[in-house]
Amino acid sequence: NKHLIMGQLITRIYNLFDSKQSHRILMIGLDAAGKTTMLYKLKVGEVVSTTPTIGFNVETIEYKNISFTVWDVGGQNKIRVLWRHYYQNSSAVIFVLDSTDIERFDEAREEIARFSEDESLRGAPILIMCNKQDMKGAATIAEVMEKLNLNQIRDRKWYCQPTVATTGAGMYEGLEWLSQTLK
Ligand code: G3D
Ligand code: MG
Repeated sequence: NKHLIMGQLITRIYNLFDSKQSHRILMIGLDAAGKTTMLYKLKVGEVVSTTPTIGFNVETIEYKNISFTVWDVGGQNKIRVLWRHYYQNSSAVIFVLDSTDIERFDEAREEIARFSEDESLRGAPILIMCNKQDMKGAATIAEVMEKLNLNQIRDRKWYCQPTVATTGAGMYEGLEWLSQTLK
């Protein structure tokens, strides 16, 4: 049964992370990429949604020693300075990509580059979830790697994982890579 399988998946994901260490994991991506859907798949505690005064929505879940902090990036230049408050001390970045939204791959690439330049995320590994792989027209991993210039990333570890957030497919494998990389 699907719920049982999902429950086991969630437990396995959290067990991947060494319980002695705490991790703040940043999950970002353009709007509609599938971040909130993924967050709900990871839900064990409450998903807490807050809107800072200037107006962008931040979702977080905390479970045991791990927290996931999620928001939409792209567009709205004036609030970028506020993002920093949320991403300081993050151990890793999960970038969720809508693999069918090829028109915005350039924007996604620019966002990854911008986060990579930030001092406070120096060396933080990036897991790219190439989401919506169930949809017709989804770019393959090879196409994403090429269009997002991922081979240019040399100052940190990165990994591309095909996913379907609505079923959770691929999420475990991606997070397994991340936990191994953080060890
Ligand atoms: P966001 O939080 O990154 O903005 P959401 O994105 O998680 O809100 O997802 C945006 C829409 O894409 C949602 O549809 C969601 O169900 C859908 N979606 C997310 N991941 C996948 C996927 O892997 N495959 C498919 N087919 N759809 C996905 P709605 O209709 O609710 O807006
Ligand atoms: Mg969302």
